[in-house]
Amino acid sequence: MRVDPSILVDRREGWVALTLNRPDRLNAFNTDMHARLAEALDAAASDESCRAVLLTGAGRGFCAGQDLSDRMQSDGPVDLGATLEATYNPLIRRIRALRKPVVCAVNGVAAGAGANIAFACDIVVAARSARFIQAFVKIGLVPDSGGTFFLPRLIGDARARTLAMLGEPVGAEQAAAWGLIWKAIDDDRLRAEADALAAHLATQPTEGIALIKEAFNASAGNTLDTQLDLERDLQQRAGRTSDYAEGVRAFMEKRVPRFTGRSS
Ligand code: LHQ
Repeated sequence: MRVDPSILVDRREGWVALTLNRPDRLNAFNTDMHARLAEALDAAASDESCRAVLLTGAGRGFCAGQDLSDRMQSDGPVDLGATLEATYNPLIRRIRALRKPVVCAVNGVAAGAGANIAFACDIVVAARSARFIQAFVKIGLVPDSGGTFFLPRLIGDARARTLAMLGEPVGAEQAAAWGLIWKAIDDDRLRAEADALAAHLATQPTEGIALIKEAFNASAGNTLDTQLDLERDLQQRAGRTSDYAEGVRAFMEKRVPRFTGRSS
């Protein structure tokens, strides 16, 4: 019997689309899917010709978090901390550390870790019919995969705490209005718009975007003074790239810049 891979990898011109592919389980994660996604993200990181990543889901859902049927097969009490340490935490760190923009196209329900994986991405767009659910409380768990980090920073403590404690769904439009995601898009336009976004990012100054990402990643834990120092250092590096020179030249010559994305 042929088994479909749990992650579909579609290489495009300058970017790659990664699709969570367990649609009968709303793309809930099992060990195999974690391993394949880690492999695909590492391949994107080391491939110089890949300048943006798109993450989405197959079928009607984006991701329902951990595959709970996997957990039921276990004999005794499971060590969920060990599961996080081995799989979800490295995934969130991989996405944040990737020196390329990660676009997330949330095509349907995003629940539990599935929602928080989306929030770890750089630009999140969602189908108007999509919902985000901090489902953890419904099974006695704590939001993980960065949920307690991203949520209060994106939407404030009051909304974050309430979502975590009630596990109520938030629709895509509400999520956009709250600043949880970039925008809600009509369902039938989602993939085309997300593809266009990734294709656009693939033509942009990739190293500059990596430095922007570094600055925002550090911002949450820094004082203004530390962040000003960091901006100085990152700008120094950005100013040494050929894309900066090209950007200024193109501006002066009133033409579209041709960025290489390289770090020198
Ligand atoms: C699923 C799942 C699922 C298996 C839908 N597993 N089959 C990290 C560390 C270690 C362990 C613990 O977890 C974590 C992080 C986490 O992510 S914890 C949170 C885990 N996720 C959830 O609690 C969400 C569970 N799912 C749901 O509440 C619903 O399915 C949602 C609200 C996502 C969607 O509801 P519906 O649209 O009504 O779809 P459905 O419930 O009918 O699901 C469709 C199928 O997918 C169904 O299978 P079936 O054979 O009946 O068609 C579900 O059993 C299956 N499925 N989520 N997480």
